[in-house]
Amino acid sequence: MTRRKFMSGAALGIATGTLSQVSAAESPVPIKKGETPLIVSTWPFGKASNDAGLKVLQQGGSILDAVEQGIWVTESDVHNQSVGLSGLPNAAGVVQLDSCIMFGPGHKAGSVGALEGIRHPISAARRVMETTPHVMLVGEGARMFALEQGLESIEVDTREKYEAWKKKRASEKQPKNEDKNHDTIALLVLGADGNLSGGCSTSGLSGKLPGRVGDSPIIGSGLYVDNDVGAAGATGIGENVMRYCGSFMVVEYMRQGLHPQEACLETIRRIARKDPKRTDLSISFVALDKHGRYGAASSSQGFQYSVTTPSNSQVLTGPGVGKLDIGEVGGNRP
Ligand code: SD4
Repeated sequence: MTRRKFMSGAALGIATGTLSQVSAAESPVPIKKGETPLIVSTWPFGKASNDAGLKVLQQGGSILDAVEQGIWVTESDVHNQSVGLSGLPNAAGVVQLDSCIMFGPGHKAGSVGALEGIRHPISAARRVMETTPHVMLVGEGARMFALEQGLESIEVDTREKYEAWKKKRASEKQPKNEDKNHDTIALLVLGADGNLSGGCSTSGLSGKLPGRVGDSPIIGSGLYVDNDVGAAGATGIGENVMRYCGSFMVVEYMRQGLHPQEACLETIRRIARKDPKRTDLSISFVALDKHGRYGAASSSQGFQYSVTTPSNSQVLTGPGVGKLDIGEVGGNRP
């Protein structure tokens, strides 16, 4: 085991500091293709990752470097309890991380699931993509691979968070499987050359069963990139995304000509029409297309996402699907 460290959660690394102002929903403004790079990510905390990714591009780095190093910022954020090793542990008190990365040219992908003790799962995913013939590694195999690759390993002391979770769970009349504390970074980059890349990283649902893997590392669910069309990423309850290949669906709607925002909305509507939970899905998508148009949508109101170009970095609010018109599904056979 190389470069092992024992650190408390508080000693993990960079804090991202105060988030920027949150602006109300605005009509997304398209940029001209190839004019400037564009970075879109989930949640207000994505802004710090976007800014770091943009810096990488401005210093001559590739769109893959921008994805990887942008996501490093959120993975290292000690205040973030849903991404990286500061994330909340599973039902056995262990933090298990999921991550994936895609590179548009060549339609390349790499992914890791249920990875323990590795500081930057996004880097492990990138190494899987770039140095193996495989797409996905999980569990101990993924961990051994990451260590062999020289990625930094950290043992996290989760006792405090685990005890707090157990206490909370014990106090609940009906234990919930779906804790609210779960956010993921999905970060999408359109390079000035028109190529696309994206990444996704999460510690998943807190209190999840050991070995549970969510949508985030699943290509087509938590992330999808098609260099001819666009890219999409997801956040929310993975089980409600991965049963529908959510990010793939968003990209396919964009292929049919929908604006990224409408593609995100239509995906959620389509899932909600079929799913017994209807709009009570707790899922959100971000998307951008090859032309520099972008957008987001959520099953509920108030989903915030971050959008960054060289001239502006801001937090926007995507629309919620609102009340679903079930009539849209059609009628019943008489
Ligand atoms: C998961 N989709 O593991 C992730 C968690 C998440 O907002 O995105 N929460 O299900």
